Amino acid sequence: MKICVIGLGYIGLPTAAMFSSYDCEVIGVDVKPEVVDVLNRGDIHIEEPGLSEMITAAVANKRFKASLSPVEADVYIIAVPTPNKNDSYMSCDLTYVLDACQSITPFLKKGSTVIVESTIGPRSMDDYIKPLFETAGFEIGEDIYLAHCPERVLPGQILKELIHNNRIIGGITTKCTEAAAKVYSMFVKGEIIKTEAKTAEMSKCMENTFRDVNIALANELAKICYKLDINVLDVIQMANKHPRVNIHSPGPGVGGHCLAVDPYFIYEKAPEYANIIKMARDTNNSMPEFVVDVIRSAFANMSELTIAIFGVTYKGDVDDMRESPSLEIIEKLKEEGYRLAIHDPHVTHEDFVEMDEAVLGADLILVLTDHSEFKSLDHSRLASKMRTPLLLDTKNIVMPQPGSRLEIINFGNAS
Ligand code: SAJ
Repeated sequence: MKICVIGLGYIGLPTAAMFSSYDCEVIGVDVKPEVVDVLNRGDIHIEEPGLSEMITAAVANKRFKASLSPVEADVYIIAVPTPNKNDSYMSCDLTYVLDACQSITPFLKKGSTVIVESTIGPRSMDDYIKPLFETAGFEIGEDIYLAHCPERVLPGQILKELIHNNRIIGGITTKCTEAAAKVYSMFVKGEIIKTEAKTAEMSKCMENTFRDVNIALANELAKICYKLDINVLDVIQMANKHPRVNIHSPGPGVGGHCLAVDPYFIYEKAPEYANIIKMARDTNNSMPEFVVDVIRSAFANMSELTIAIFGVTYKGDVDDMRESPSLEIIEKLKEEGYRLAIHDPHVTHEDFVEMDEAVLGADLILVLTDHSEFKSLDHSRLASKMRTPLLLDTKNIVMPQPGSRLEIINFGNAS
């Protein structure tokens, strides 16, 4: 089977690699020439466990090739970004998806299958994507098969989850659903759930919204407990001993290109009903300010403060900084006039420094990301380099080390 994957980012590239390893001939398309060059050399431009080896092998055995433009294929998979628009609803910007659809229309033939994996707002397939192909002269379900099969994989575990997660297949017609299901049945070991496009769209958006709302509840609780001088982490641990309670983890905010983006896709379609969804977004968006408040009150008597930022990516053990709350916290701390030294072992950036340089003379280590490296720090060594040996752990991953001078505070004991 010949497969053309449009968009070689965090989802498109692992998907392309997976199909290559199942003996398909895969052409990956990306608009960035530098990405195409790196991939055709057998290297990768993103961090994801196991992916580099797969691409190296696929390029070597000629199962994968990257290109700047689409080619004729049996199946097209669209995995391009769907950002928020800059409007008052932060609605779903389909520009890249529609451009990708347009770019493949000259290559479509009778029996081609087109699958949109990008997360899109409910009814996008029916209202925008299906009409685009109809206008180009195709009868959907007869000439070509069109389906929305949302990706649901967790960065850091993508290759495992691609195989083992259940997969929702939402076709425009039953024949479309069947055609798309056949494509994924090649490697998916989870259940293949067949439905219509609009149900698939809403399910995907709601999965991420569910998580966002639950995290917002944990973040709200963290603020309330901070005000009342109650240890929120103890409260969560205790409440979660109830068999039907699972309070999520509070943190510096919700980042990434999924949870911080997709809930708005539901909100824009029915703002008069989506109250909890919007409030959850607002609560999670307020966490960077809360982190700065905690620092302000911890150092109320000190004006000249040097802070070592540990972690800029939106979550641990990835190199992705999209929508990361760390970026907003850094901006706010700069506005406060604090001196910052930024360290992230997963990101190469001209303004970032190594760990030892970051902590030299610092008054605070601010942990914003749950990278593995931060779970096994040498506290005594860090403390010996700092002016004030204090660490604020917003992810609750740093355990105190007996005998070390480094004092650890977190959302549980900061007030
Ligand atoms: N976070 C918290 N507290 C928690 C859990 C997470 O603050 O208890 C934060 C993280 O630090 C991060 C953000 O939430 O900033 C999102 O991280 P995540 O690990 O929850 O999710 P993503 O964005 O990496 O991946 C999500 C997944 N969706 C769900 O778990 C419902 C994944 O399965 C989706 O495929 C992905 O979104 C996507 O692409 O839509």
